[in-house]
Order: sequence, then structure tokens, then C-alpha cells
Amino acid sequence: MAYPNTMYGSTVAGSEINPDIQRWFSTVDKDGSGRITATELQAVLANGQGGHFSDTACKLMIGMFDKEKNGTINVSEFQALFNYVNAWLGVFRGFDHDNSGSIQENELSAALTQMGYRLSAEFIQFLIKKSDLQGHRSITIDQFIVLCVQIQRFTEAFRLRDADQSGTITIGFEDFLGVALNCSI
Ligand SMILES: [Ca+2]
Repeated sequence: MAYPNTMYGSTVAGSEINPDIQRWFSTVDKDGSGRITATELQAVLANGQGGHFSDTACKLMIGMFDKEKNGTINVSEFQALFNYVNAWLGVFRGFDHDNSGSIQENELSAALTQMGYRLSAEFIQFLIKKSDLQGHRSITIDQFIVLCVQIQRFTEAFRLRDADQSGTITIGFEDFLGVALNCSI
């Protein structure tokens, strides 16, 4: 898989904190509690497109790096999250072939193919419509990350149940609800 993963490489927490990271963290951790929320993260994290990430993307990312599962992250988790976001920005730029700052249908198709997915043109259109509720034409960096993480989660849940790799699973009702509620963002 050619997309960032929280489990590998530069996103491992506990290493030395970069002074810039420490400074950015401190600017939003105004009460000095040592932990920041999704709202505070949104204030400090640039999306590489001259703006900030959406509420959904910030909550998703806090949830991925918050080991205590209380909706906040400390500075070393913030550093891991920052590296993860930068890796995603690189992926996004790599697939934004026309440098439009957004991902169109053909670009999303290429991205997901390179990530190892075989999805129909109709399904790619559906994914864009789901993300871009207004124009139905392109998705932003936030929507791209949220979409990829969500597809990744559902794929893992599917693979666990598709032992013979037939591409088809039989799923019980409660298991289905569990997957849907765990994987949705
Ligand atoms: Ca583009």
C-alpha cells in the first residue's frame, strides 16, 4: 500500500520533539495542560493549500493518535500526527497531476489503483459525489485523507472476514453493524 500508515516509520511516537513542533503545540495549548483538542489542532495545522483542515479530518486524526482515547493529544502524539499529515500531503500532491489543489475523478482513480484497489469508474464517481456534496467534481485534501482512511479501515475489516480471498463475505447483522460503526468517521 502506497499511503501513509500510523504504524510504521516516522510516525512512531516517543522520539525527540522538533523545536518547531513544540512551539506550534505551545501556541495552541494555552492553558499549558500538555494536551490539545481537535479544535485546537485545527487552529495550528495547515493543510498545505493555504487553509485549515475540516472538523471531520481533525477529529479523525486526533482519534488515530490519541492513545488515551480521551479526544486530546500530547506533544509527541502531535509530532507523529504532523509527520503523518505531511506524508499525506506528499501523496496528495503526487496524485494532483494538474496542480489544481484538488483531486478529480481521473486522479482519484489513479490514486486508488496505485494503492491496490480495483474499483469501477462508477464507484469512483460515487466516492467523489459522497465527498463533494456541492459540485460532485473534485475532492479536497481533507476529503481525500478521510476517504482513504475510511476505505482502508473497511478494507481491513473485509479482509479479516474474507479468509479465502474470494472477494465475497457472509456477515452477521451485529458484526455488520459493528464494522459500520467502527469504520465510519
Ligand atoms: Ca487536480
